[in-house]
Formats: sequence, structure tokens, C-alpha cells
Amino acid sequence: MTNNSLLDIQPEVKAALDAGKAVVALESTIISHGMPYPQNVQMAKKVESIIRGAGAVPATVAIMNGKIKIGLTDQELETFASSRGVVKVSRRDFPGIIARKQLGATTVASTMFAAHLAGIKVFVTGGIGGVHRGYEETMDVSADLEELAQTDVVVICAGAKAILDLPRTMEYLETKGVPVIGYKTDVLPAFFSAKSDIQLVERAESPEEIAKIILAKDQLEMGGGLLVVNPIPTEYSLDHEFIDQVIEAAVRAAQEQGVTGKHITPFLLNEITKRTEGKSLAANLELVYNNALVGAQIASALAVELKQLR
Ligand code: PSU
Ligand code: MN
Repeated sequence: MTNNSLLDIQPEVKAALDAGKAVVALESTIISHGMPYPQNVQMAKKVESIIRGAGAVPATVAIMNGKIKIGLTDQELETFASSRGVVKVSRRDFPGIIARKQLGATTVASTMFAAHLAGIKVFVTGGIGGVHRGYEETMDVSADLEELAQTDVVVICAGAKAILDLPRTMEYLETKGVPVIGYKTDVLPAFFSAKSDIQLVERAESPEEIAKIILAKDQLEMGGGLLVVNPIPTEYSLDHEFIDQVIEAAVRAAQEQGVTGKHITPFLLNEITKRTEGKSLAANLELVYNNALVGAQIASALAVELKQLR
């Protein structure tokens, strides 16, 4: 673990890391830009309690007072959930937001970066960014993919949303050498729906099996991330055709309104929530809870493996 003076690690998280216990990092953009208030803060607290229930220590990451906070209090979660003017911080945004001491919420890319600085190996989120539809024109590829290419953190997600170009997203990950493991699935989950028609090449049946794969990757000193894709439980999975139509309409609205750059993903998430009258939000909450449980189990299994090596 680094002693970087820009890190502000909560004592409980620090103690767990020092003792080699399971720690799970969490992002804050999903709170500030991914869901409406107050569901966002309820989600954040429940995710932390699920992780604790599975025997790991949660560490939500955000930027505050010129430091990268690793682990937030309930009061701080409330601040990020309810304040206006919280900035969505991807990798490129760190220096400015820290220097100006603004409130910054971390994305998948920047949470991976921060988790790695702090020595945290496992990170749970809802969905990752990817190659956007219309990439041929816009060159819009989320920094999340590049971070997966270079930063050694395991990310548990429910696949990627069909707001993205899923085949191109998978091609990009292959090109960059990022292992993608389906948790009890042969196909890439599509976030709101448990299945897409994209075949995976790796499947695992248990957290222990995934921990062994992570360990092998460590021993190879490959660097870079590893992605675990965990399908939304089928009872909450939304109908493919229903949600695809909503997504199509949201993507068109973004184009018509000229939304670009970092604003696209939050815009689409908000449009989808509005257009499904909350159905998508309910699914989003359930898949995050499911990821929290599986992520904590993987972190715990990995802690056991690493202890045996010491
Ligand atoms: N997908 C979601 N919810 C989210 C995000 C993605 O279902 O909140 C957020 C994550 O923080 C992710 C970011 O890292 O959006 C990707 O943004 P962009 O496409 O601008 O890289
Ligand atoms: Mn983008």
C-alpha cells in the first residue's frame, strides 16, 4: 500500500488492509450521477451493509477537501447523494478537482485508479462504461475500458448497458488483454437483462474459482484489470425488447438535444429511469445488491488465498 499524501483512508479500511482482510471498493458516480435522490443514498448504505454482512469491509471512494477519500461515513454518503455541483470525475479530472478542493464523484475508471493506490484489489459497481454506439463518428470510448487495460483491480459488474455498443466493447477488452469471466453465465449479461447474445469465453461457478483465477493472473504479473460479469437475478431481469426500445428512444433524445462527452451516460440513465417510470431503477438497485454480495464473497475468497501464500 502506498503512503500517498493525497489519500485519506478511513481507519477501519486501513486496519482491514493492514490485516489482509477482505475490502471492497465502491464508486460514487453511481450515487451522484447514476440514480435520483433519495434512492441513491439508500442504495449506497444498503450496498455497504450487504458487503459487511458477507464479511468484508466496504470503502466508497470520492474526492473531498483536496483528498481522495477511501471509505465514507453515512453523513458523507448523504452529502454526495444530495449536493448539487458534485463533479463526475474520471481519470483525467483528478488533478483539477483535487487542486481546487471540489466535491468529486469517482467513475469506474477513477475508482479503480484510487483503489489501486490504496491497495484494494476488488471493486463492485453496477455497470461499466464502454464503446458508445456511433463510435465510428464520435470516437466515444469510456475511460473505464482503458483503466481496465492498465490498472490491476478486479471489477464486478452486471455487464454493460445496451446504451453501449456491446460487441465493440467486448472487442476492445479482448484487444487490451482484459480477462472477462461470466459468473454462472455463458453469455454477457446486458445490465437490465440477464442475457445478451454475446458469448463469453470464461465462466466460473463460485467465488473460490474466481479467486484462483485472480491469483493466477497475479502470479503471471500481467497487470491490468479483470472483469467479472454477474447477471441480474432472473426475477428482476427486464424484458429485452421493452428495455431496448426505451434505450433507443433515450439515445435518440441525446442526439437531438446535442448531449456530448461526459454528460451522455448520466443523461441516458436519467432518461431511461423517467421513460420506464422507475422500472429500470428498481432493476438497477437489485443488480447492484447482487454484485455487492458476489463481490464481497470474491474478496473474502481472495483474502483466504493470499493468506495461504504469506
Ligand atoms: N453505468 C451505470 N451507472 C453509472 C455509470 C455507468 O449503469 O452510474 C457511471 C459509472 O461511474 C461509469 C461511468 O464509470 O458512468 C461511465 O461514464 P462514461 O461513459 O462517461 O465514461
Ligand atoms: Mn465518453
